[in-house]
Amino acid sequence: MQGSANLNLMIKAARKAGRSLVKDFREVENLQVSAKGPGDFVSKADREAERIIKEELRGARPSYGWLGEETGEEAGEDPTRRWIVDPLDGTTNFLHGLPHWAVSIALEHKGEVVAGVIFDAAKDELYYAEKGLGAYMNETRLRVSGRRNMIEAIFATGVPFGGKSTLPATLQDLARLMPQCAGVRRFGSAALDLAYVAAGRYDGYWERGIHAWDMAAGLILVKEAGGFIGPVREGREIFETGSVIAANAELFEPLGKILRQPA
Ligand code: LIP
Repeated sequence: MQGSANLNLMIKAARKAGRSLVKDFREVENLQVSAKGPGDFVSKADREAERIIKEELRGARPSYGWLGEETGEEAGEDPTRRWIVDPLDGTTNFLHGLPHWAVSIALEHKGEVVAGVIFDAAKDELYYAEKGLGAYMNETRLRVSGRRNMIEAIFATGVPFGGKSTLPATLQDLARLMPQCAGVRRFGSAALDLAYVAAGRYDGYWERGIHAWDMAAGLILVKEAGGFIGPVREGREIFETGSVIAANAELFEPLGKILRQPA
């Protein structure tokens, strides 16, 4: 795909941050056995990845705004455009030496995500999409799955940890959905969950209580791969509620119906 200059810039930044994280990940694997553990080291790796991305993106487009997991929000001279960045999505996996984490970079224009890049550096899988141009993984065009029956479908979600208020609702979702489908996976990276829906590996995904930077790039990947996205609570904005449902066209409604049943 012949992407825009902005998309190429995002890919360059994601690859550069990914290289830095891969180096740090090797060290994290060694630190698992140390008494102190890799906690501080991982925080530093995360911040360094955001620094690299910010330097690339803001250096090239100084007028764009910024929303990053590590450094928060910064307004730009151009109020219509902002980068939405999670330098390391799947931090808990990274911390435990599990090779399932990614760099996630999105570009928003007038409130709509118009380009997204997710780089799974440990597996060398680069996902990218741009409005109207389709979604890709490395050189391969992505399409959502064609499954139509809930009972054959595999869904992904994130189960909140550390006493988050969305835990009871998520457990209820699981109790309702699991008897009606072929399985639910919880791999620990919202960005990759969405990329996997775009790639047809999962038939759908939902999660409650996540942030714009966890999902922004993944949302355009799913849309450009022919999937549907929406909030768990109808009539609200995805970013505003921090809840999202993504699935192929056939399973989007049935999945939403199950998740939206009153308590
Ligand atoms: C994490 C997600 C994970 C989700 C967590 C968290 P982080 O992002 O991707 O799937 O369940 O709530 O938001 O903190 O690793 O960037």
